[in-house]
Order: sequence, then structure tokens, then C-alpha cells
Amino acid sequence: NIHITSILDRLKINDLNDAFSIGSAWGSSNDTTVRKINSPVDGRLIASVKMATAADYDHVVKTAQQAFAQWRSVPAPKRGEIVRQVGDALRKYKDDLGRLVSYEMGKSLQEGWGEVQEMIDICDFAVGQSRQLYGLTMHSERPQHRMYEQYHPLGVVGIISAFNFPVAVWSWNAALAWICGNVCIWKPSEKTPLTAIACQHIVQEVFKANNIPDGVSNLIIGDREVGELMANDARVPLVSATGSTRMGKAVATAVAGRLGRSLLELGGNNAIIITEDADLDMALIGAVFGAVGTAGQRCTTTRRLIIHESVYESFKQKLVKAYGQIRIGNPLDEHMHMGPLIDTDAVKLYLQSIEQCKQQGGNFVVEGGQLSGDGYESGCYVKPCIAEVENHFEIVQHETFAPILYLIKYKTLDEAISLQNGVPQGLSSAIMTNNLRQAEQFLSAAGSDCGIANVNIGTSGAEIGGAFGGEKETGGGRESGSDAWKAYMRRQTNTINYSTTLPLAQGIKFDL
Ligand code: UN1
Repeated sequence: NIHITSILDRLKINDLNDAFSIGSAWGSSNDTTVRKINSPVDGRLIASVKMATAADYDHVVKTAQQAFAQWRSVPAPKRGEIVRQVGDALRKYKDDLGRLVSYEMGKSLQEGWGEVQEMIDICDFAVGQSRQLYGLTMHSERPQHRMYEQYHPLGVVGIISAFNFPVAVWSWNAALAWICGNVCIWKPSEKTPLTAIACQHIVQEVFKANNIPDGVSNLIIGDREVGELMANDARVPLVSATGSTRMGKAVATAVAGRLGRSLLELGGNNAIIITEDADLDMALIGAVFGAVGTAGQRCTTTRRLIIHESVYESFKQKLVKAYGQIRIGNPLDEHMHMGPLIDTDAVKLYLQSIEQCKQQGGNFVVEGGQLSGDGYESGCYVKPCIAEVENHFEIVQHETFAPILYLIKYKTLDEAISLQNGVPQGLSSAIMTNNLRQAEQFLSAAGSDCGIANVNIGTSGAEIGGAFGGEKETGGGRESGSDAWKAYMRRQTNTINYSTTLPLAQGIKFDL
């Protein structure tokens, strides 16, 4: 099965006495509490970690601030060169890190490796970006004046990441934040600290070889309280947070209260519209991978299928048949399609949501339920299920982080688009169609209101090159590709007078 001890050894997670790391130095106060990390795969205890205190947090922020004073003056392409080496180190550790992601979090090994691949890809992207931190130049209204803008780093960037992408989403933030000249403090999900500790070691190997000072990459193992400290801390100009809408609202409110910046990547309630002109075989793969991949625990997971009435019954039959073939089990076994949920609390929420759905009028065409018996001892394995619902059901309006897929029937494309948009979240969306008019209507200003809108692709599995994020309760932030780097910098407009007089803007006269 999995030789977890040797993987932990190779990833240098063999001495877990520390709740934080500022780089080469690791530490913790005496009054830390301990959290046990059990794998959802087999329920076994992988390790116990210490949780940082407020004093630990303060020490980390102070070190980070000192490091920023040096790091901001390193030329951006040189910072890019360091990130290039981080990408290479990740290539070296891809196999082990992917396995640990799979074992600690429960996603399939293919997806565990895929996640590390996203990290490598964002490092490559960030290297190129490090030579492209462009500002514009303008023509001044005054003679012998020059105007331009430049982008400067912000300082300490706080990164709060979620269990479902325990390492990739951190790397989207960190790789860009670093090339922009910032230093990072990472608070990983308390459910998945081990993969974060592994990443900090991998980064540290590179940083040490390049004499990068402590404090550029910081890790702090903690729970909600550490997140609150960060959100309320004026020394942290940007807090980038991924997780539930509830968490995001709390972070946003605290950060806004001190007029800081937040970058939020919160819940989704993603739908695929399957039109009468869709290639139903393609739609099936997109829908099933989108709904059961990562056991329904991606923020881009397909939660709703909005299906044209003329293909509704036949597509439903295809889905039911496909769900019958899904193999659920140990995600490290490459034969399996779907692994466990993150923990038994998640299973409880899943079961409650199924009950609520039934109470609200949902009709299950594929029944859900918790799995037990051989291979399911952890208690975290569930069956992916499908319910016919109406979009306005309270449960359908809500993001349940589990493999529950809702089917909704439509007659006209206008109606389908309004159903697709008729939820509080706005992350990802898709249309399956071979009809150009339908596709363009879906992509138009009157179409999908989401941050991501795809044609003939499902809702999950975005590439790192595009800006990733969504509207409404998804939080509005954009991470990863395109010009997402701008969120990690402050813009400065510079006007330079090289004349021998001092003319004022707007032609204002002011003589002494
Ligand atoms: C997330 O679930 O928080 O598009 C991120 C995707 C992945 C990232 C998901 N590239 O599904």
C-alpha cells in the first residue's frame, strides 16, 4: 500500500516539535496544543502537530517584516530565478508530495500529482512574470515632464489555504507574491498541515542554497485564531484566503475594518448547462469528473446540471449508468475513481444535506450513503449521488462540499442561464453545445455571471494560465494567471519634471 514512513522521511517530516517555521529556523512556544492528523484514507494516525500561539505568530510576523526589507530590493528577475529553482525542487519531489497529498487529504493519486503539477506550472509562470511587472507610461500635460507608473511589493502577504487543495493554492499565491517582492506567511488548513510542512522544507532547501534570509517563506500551523490574528493585523497588508463563504466574510470584514486588502476565493455552486445540441458523451465525462472528482470537494466541483428537456431523460440514464461504474476506495490505488471525504464531520454534513434535500422535495435517482466494511474503516467514504431538484430549494442554493449532484430541467436557453446564475455564488460555469449561437449567448454580458465560463469543458480543472476566481459570494478575488500578480503589488504614479520651472497641473497660477 503506502510506505508513509519513508515518504515522510524523504519529505523531512520526521521531527514534529514545531508549530511554525520562518525558514531555516523552526520553533514553538511551550504552551502549544497538539492536533492529531489521521488519514481519511485508512483512519490511521499519520502524525501529531503543534498549534502555534499568538506569541509564535507575532515572532513570525516580525521576522517576515525584517526579511521584507531585504527581499524587496532583490531584482525581480533574480527573485524569479529562485522561484524557478523551487519549481525544479517540486519536480524532484513530485511523486512523494503527490502521494502525501493523496494520503493526507484523500484525493486520488492522479489528482494529488495533478496538484503538484499545478505548483510546478505556477512556478514556471511566475519566472516569466518576474520580467513582466509592467506599468504604463503616460504623456504629461506639462512641458518637459514625464509620467509613468511602477509596481512595488506590498510587504507581508498572509495566505490562508483550504484542505481541498492543500498545496496548489498556496503556491499560486506564494510564487507570484515572491516574484513581486513580498514575503509570505502561510497558514494551511489545520486538517492538512503535513503537506504544508513538506512544502516549507522543499522551499527551504532552495532558499538555503541561495542564502535567502529567514522570513521570506513562513509557515504557521494553527487554527481559526491564527487566521483572525492575521486578518486583524495591520502589519499584513494583504490577506489571501481560500475557503468557505462564512470564513471569507469574517476575513473580509476584519481586513476591511483596517482598510487592508483581501483576496478571496470562496464557495462555488457550479453548473453545466447541457443543451439539446450537446455532444452527450463529452458532456458525460465533464459532468461525472466534475461531480465526483476530489469526492466533490473542489470549489469548482459540478454541483448542478441544467439539462434541456429534450435530452433530460436520456442524459439522466447515461449518468445513472456511469455512476454505477464508479469505483470508490483507497485513492492511492490508481484503479479507484473516488476517495474519501476529508473527515467524519464532512460525512455528517453530506448525510444531513441528503436528508434536507429529500425534505425539500428532492428525488434521488442515485442514492447516497456512507460506506462501511472492508477498505472503508476510516468512516470517511460515501457514495456519490444524484437528485432531481428545483433550483430554488434552499439546499441547492447552498454549497455542500460533497459529491451530491443536482439535476434541473429547462426549456429555453434564457431560462437555463437564469437558473445557472440564480444562486448566491459565482465561481465556475459551463455550457455543452455544438451550437455557436448558444455558446456565444452563454459567454455574453447577458450570459453566465461567473468568474469562469467554459464551452464544451466541465466546471473544474482550470489551467493556471487564466485568472482564477469568481463573483458574488465567491469573493471577487483572482489568483494564478493573467494579471492576477497585480493584487500582490501597490501601484505608484510618478511624475518627473526635467524643466527649469514648476508649472502646476490644470494650469493653476500660483506666483510668489
Ligand atoms: C479549489 O478547489 O480551491 O480548477 C481550486 C480546478 C483546480 C483548482 C481548484 N485547478 O478545479
